[in-house]
Amino acid sequence: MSRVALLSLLALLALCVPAQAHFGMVVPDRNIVTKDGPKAFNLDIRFWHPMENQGMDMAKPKLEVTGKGKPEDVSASLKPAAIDGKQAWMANYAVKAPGVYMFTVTPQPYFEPSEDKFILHLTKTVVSALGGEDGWDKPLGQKLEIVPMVKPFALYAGNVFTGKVLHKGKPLANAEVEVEFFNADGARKAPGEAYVTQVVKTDGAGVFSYAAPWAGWWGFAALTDDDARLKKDGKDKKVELGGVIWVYFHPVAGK
Ligand SMILES: [Cu+2]
Repeated sequence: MSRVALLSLLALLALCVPAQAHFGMVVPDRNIVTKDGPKAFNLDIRFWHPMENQGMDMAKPKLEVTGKGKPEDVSASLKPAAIDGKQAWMANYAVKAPGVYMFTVTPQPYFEPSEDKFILHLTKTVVSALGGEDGWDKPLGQKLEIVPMVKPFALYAGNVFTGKVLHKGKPLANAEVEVEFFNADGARKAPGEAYVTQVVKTDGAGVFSYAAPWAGWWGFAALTDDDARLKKDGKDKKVELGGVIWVYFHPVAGK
């Protein structure tokens, strides 16, 4: 093989393989803050292939938290982190009052050359603090959003997670929802490529369900084509809009 051919082959391999699913990620140290435990925790923020545990560089996103009332912009708390040579982000947050805290990450649009489109994943997670349990079922008003229909901080491994996908506030029927495990230590191996990203679809009311086979953090990414276009080198490009939620499934203790 000529050197030029080899170099172009290597360049091709370096692109994201289209079969890999991209996920916006926001994963806290813990999804429940207790009276006796630490009140501060870290949020791990990435643009990633969670099951394969590798990913893309992420430009600085916007990080907001909604406790009681309006969302508060806490982007100033973002610190850059290098994970596997990729640009990621970390934030520390300390709760001061009981409540349900929803963290949302709004990234800058990411251009994916192998798919010739932008990807924009509006990503969130839910933390229950100091006994606060009200409001986890409220939409935040993201353009594309998964609203939990089960209490998202009280799930065991094996339980079913049910969510409703809202696009501009209306149920999104027949949409694909990609599901991946955050394989942070690489201990889980997919038995085949098809298993890396599982897919469920929403019904006519925008509702989907998924039973997690083992404990840990699982990401659900509802996908649709955005009506907006973004420019790349002067040309209009499509935008894949994702509404992503990260949910923890607790290990089941033996008896
Ligand atoms: Cu990628």
